[in-house]
Amino acid sequence: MTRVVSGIKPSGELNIGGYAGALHQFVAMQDQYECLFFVPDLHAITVPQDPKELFRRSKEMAALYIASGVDPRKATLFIQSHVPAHTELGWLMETGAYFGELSRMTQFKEKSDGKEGISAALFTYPALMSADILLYQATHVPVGDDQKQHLELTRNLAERFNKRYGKTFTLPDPIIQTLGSRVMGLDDPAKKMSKSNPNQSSYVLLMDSPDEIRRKFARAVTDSEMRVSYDWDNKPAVSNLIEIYAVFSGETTNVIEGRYEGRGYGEFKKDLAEVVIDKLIPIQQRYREIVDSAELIHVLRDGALRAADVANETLRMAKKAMGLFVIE
Ligand code: AQP
Repeated sequence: MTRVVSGIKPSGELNIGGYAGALHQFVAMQDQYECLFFVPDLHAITVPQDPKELFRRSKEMAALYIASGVDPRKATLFIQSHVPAHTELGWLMETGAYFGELSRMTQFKEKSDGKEGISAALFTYPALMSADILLYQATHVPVGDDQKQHLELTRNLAERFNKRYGKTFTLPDPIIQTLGSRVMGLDDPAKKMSKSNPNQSSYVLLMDSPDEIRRKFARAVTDSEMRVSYDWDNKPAVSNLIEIYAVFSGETTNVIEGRYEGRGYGEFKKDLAEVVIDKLIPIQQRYREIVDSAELIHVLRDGALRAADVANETLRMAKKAMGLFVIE
């Protein structure tokens, strides 16, 4: 059996990078595998969050999952903090994680670089992430480029735990997708499109209006040539746009290159905006229907109960294996 676990942090508004690298994949995977998708609100608070915003965004992120096609009848959908086993196993996993290996995490280095008041939680975040995965005995985890290192650490922590205390956790394998695994900023193809980037022109949000989407793509950086060709080494900005086009249209990068041969960037960017708008409009409509509905609350309650059933059993096994005083 293939069981998949994944989530997108409610640390900002969802953009097309998170859609391409995660949400879009969730929808495809729910028909093939047993899936658990969650909103990792506990990960969002590893950096300061405005409480009102966090509350709003967690709910909105869950609504966007559903609006994008995650079907609660096929996949289990829940908010991380609704299943307390995550924090509990997170602590247990921290006890087996070494300071040295956590210090080597690229994401920690990037997110802490030059900052003051870095939380201990930002440092130990990968241990909580390992708990998110191991609690459900996930066999596979879809990972964007930047999460590969964390998944490798999860495997190491699980292996170490199993060796020390007896076989308790399944070691998860990555599902590495090719297209859309690293969508770059529209302003700078050297930087990942990121929710917390203060420059609003660097991303297209799932909830942006058609005019905003047209404006942002029109402004997206390209290069001094006029050739629409897919070549990451020499033409990263254009390749990034081609890849977005491919994810949103379902076409291959070859087909797209062929269509725009000799036609220049202006037309390509205009069409790209329309392809993205066509995909996002129905998502936005469905989102508005459910974001404040009782249906959403019902789905999340039910999802948390279903997830907790599996999670609590694993947690109990882990505690017992470690010699904690578990009363049967
Ligand atoms: N630009 C991206 N391209 C492809 N995949 C992406 N993902 C995020 N951005 C891109 C993938 O989405 C999943 C969930 O990511 P996350 O939001 O939990 O964490 P993140 O990668 O840290 O996202 P951001 O946007 O950069 O958020 P902040 O700025 O708050 O840290 C992951 O699988 C990720 O790869």
